[in-house]
Amino acid sequence: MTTTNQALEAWIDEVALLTKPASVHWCDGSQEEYDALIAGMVADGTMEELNQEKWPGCYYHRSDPQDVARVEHLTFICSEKKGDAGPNNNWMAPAEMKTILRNEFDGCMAGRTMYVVPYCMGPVASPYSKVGIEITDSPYVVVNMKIMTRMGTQALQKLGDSTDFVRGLHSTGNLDPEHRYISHFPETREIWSIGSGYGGNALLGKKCHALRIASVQARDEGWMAEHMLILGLTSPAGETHYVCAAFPSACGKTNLAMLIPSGPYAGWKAECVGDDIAWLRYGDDGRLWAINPESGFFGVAPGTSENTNPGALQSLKTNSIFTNVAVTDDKQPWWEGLSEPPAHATDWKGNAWTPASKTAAAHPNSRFTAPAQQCPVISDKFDAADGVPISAFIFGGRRERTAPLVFEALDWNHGVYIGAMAASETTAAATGAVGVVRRDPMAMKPFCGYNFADYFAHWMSMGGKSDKAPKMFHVNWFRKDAAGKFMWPGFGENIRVLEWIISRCKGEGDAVETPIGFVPAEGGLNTEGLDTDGATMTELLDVDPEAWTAELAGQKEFLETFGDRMPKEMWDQYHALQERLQSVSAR
Ligand code: GTP
Ligand code: SPV
Ligand code: MN
Repeated sequence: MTTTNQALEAWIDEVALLTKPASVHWCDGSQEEYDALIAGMVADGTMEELNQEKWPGCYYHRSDPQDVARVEHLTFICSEKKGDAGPNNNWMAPAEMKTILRNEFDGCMAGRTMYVVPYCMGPVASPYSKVGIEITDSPYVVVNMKIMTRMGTQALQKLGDSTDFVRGLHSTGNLDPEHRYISHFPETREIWSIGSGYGGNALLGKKCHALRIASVQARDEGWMAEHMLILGLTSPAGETHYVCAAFPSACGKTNLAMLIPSGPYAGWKAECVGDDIAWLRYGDDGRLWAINPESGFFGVAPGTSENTNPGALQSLKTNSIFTNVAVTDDKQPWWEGLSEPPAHATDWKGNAWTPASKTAAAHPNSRFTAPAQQCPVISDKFDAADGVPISAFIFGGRRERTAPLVFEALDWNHGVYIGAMAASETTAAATGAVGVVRRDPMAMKPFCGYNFADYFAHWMSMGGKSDKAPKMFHVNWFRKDAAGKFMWPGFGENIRVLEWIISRCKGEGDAVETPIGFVPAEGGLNTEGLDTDGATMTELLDVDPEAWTAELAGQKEFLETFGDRMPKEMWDQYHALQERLQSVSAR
C-alpha cells in the first residue's frame, strides 16, 4: 500500500476481494511506469509500435469491433429516486444495479493485474479540482488516463486523508454488450463500468466523472460542469476574451478550440484552454471562471488535417495513442481526410485496405489521445488555478436546416432556453443511427447526471447570481444548400463568427432582432477574403418563421416530457417565443 488514506485503503481491499486480481499495482504516473506498460502491451499485441522515426513515442491500438463508441442505451444513472435521474437518463435502483454488478465483477480480474489509478481533474493546485480513483484491469486505460489527467502520486498527495474522492471501478470484462454496464451512482459519487475498454466508457475521469458525477456535485455546490471547449481570442489591439462552446460529440469542439487565425485574421491570437469539458464558477469579481479538468485531448481523427486543424495535427505528432485509425505499410497512422490515401494500408479492423475498398479505412469514431501541452496554441493559463474569465457561452449543433449560422440570446434566461432546445444530428461518437436530429440540451444529453428539468433550473439560477454573467449565443457551422453541400466554409473561418460574438459582448457589433434573437446585420459579419457570396450569406443568416413555428411544436413536446418538474421560467420562454413568432407571421 502506498497510502495512509484509510477510506481509500478499505475500498481497494473491498474491490480486490470482489474482483480477485493476481496482483495490485498502484500507479505513480511516472514516465517509467508509462513506458513499461506500453512495452508490455506491445509484447502481448494490445498495442502496435508506430513508425518511431516519423511518429516518435506514438502507439496504435485496435479495439474490439463491437466496442468502438459510447453506448448510451447501456449507460445508467442510478439515483435513489427515478425522478432524480429524469426522462433524459436510463435509470435503475442502486441496490438492484449493485446486485447485477457485483455478480458481473465477481472474479473478473482473476489472473490479471488490478491497477489503482489516482487522478486529479483540473490543475493540481486549483481549489476547484477534484480527485478520483479509477480501479481498472486495462493497461490501455492506464496509459490513456496518464495523458488525459494529472495522474499518479500528485493526485494521491492532493487527496491526503480526505474521503472526498470519486470511486470509479472499471473492468474490460468479456466485451459482450449483453454484459456491458456504464453505471453511475450520483449520491455516493461512484462509477461502475464493465464490458467496454473504449473511450468515454472506460476512461472514467472524462465523461463519467467530469460530467455525469460532477454535474450533480456542481448542482449541489453551486457551480457548473459542462461539455464545453474553452478558447481565448486576442485582437490585434491586444484585448483578450475567453469563450466556452457546447457542441454535441463530433460536432466541432476540438476544431474550434485549436483554431489558428490566418488570412485577414493573421494579427489575431487564439489560445486553447480546453477542447471538451469546462468546470465553471463565479469569482469574487462576479465573472464566471472556467478550468479545463483534463490534461489531454481524446479527439476525433477523421477529418483532422493540416488544412482543417493544424493545431491538433501538431499535438498528435509525438507521444500519442491512436485508436481504430488505419495503419500504412510503413507503420504510420492514417485516416480519411488526413492526406492523399495510401495505395495500401491495414484498416481499423486489421484487414487489408486500398483506396478501391468500399469501407472506410479508419472507423468514423477513431481517436487520438494527445497531451494538451503539445498543442502549439495551448494557453499559458492552462494550469492556472483560477482558470479564465468567460465572456460568452456558445451553443451549437449539426443542423442542415433551420438554425442560422449565428444568433444571440435576448438575455440569460432566453439563452438557457436556446441551449436547452439545441438539437443536432447524431454522430458516430455513440453507437446507433447517425444523422437523426435529436434534442441535445447544452450538448449534455448523454452526460447530465440528473433530471434535465432540475438542470435547466440550475442554469437559470446561475445567471441571477451576477450582472457580469456571460452573454449567450447559438451557432451552426453545418447548414447545407439544396445540393447537400455545406454552405459555410467552417473550421478556421469560424473566427469571423467569434469576432462578431465578442463585439456583441462589448456592446458593439451590428445586429438585427428576429423572433429567435439577434442575428448579424448585413455587413455585420466580416466576409473579407471569403468565397461565400452575398446570397449565400443572406441564406446562412436567414430566420424562417415557418420553420421555427414547426420547431416550436417539437419544443413543447420536449418540455412536456418533464411534467411539473420543468421550471415555469422555461415555459415563459416558450410562450414568449411563440408570441414573437406569431407577431411576425401576422405582419
Ligand atoms: P467529441 O470529441 O466527440 O466531443 O467531438 P468534438 O465536438 O470535439 O468534434 P471535432 O472538433 O472533433 O469535430 C468532429 C467532426 O466535425 C470532424 O470530422 C470535423 O472535421 C468536423 N468539423 C469540425 N468543425 C467543422 C466546421 O466548422 N465545419 C464542418 N463542415 N465540419 C467541421
Ligand atoms: C464524446 O463522445 O463526446 C467524446 C468521446 O468526447 S468519449 O470520451 O468517448 O466520450
Ligand atoms: Mn466530447
